Amino acid sequence: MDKEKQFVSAFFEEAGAEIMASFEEKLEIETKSNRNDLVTNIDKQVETLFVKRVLEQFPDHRIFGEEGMAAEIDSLEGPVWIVDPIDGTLNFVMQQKNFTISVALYIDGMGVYGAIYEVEKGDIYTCEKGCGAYLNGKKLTPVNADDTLADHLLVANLSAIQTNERLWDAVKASRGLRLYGAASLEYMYVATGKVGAYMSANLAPWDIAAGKMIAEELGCIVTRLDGSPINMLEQGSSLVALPNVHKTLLDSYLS
Ligand code: 2AM
Ligand code: CA
Repeated sequence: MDKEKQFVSAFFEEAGAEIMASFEEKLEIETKSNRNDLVTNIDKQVETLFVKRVLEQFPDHRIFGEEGMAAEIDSLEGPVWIVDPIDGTLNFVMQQKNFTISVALYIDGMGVYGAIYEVEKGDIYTCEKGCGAYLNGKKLTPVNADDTLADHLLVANLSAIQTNERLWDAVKASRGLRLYGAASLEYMYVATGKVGAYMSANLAPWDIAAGKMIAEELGCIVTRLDGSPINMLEQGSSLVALPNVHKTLLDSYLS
């Protein structure tokens, strides 16, 4: 995995510099599915750069990305890179913080390497499956499996609460509600034990491909909101939580 790790590190450096430089320029912004679902010229530029760099170094690998800059794919057979060039585009546009680049390498549907770069902060989360997860090169400790809902903050999209109204009671049973607007970052807050769970009603594979791998490596449980496993080719709901919190949410608030 050394070549892949070096590749991602070099890509983050190159793409991060382009993103930071874009803060000085006027963004070209288009809407996609709705007025809050945005894409900018920088999202497209970063994904185009990623596709170019992968094809230079791994010509037999395929790419599955949010902005469709690579060929369409309908299976995860063989090596597939899943990329979100900017996760949290609305934050990128409105706040220039709380956004990431998220990349993961899946082989035959199984995550083998994942990395998330919180560009504005300079934080890089990485994980090679089975070898632990790291923040800026420092090994992260696994989450505490015994922590309860009452011990932790919760992160939930309003759409997740609207479609599961009993989650209001889960929020009351927790230490409070937070919302950051970038799924990959919200996954990392659970993975590093800063919050007990993150719930969203509808995320795409590229929003969670790296986050799921890293969170699971640190002992978190990741499923759909109904407790079913996630198919990495499909959009859908997402629940990532510390083990005990996951059980409590499913047993008492989501069933
Ligand atoms: P994005 O910034 O890459 O679009 C915001 O709550 C989180 O949900 C972000 O990670 C955002 O990813 C993701 N998301 C997924 N589908 C979305 C949609 N249709 N509109 C806005 N955000 C979406
Ligand atoms: Ca995106």
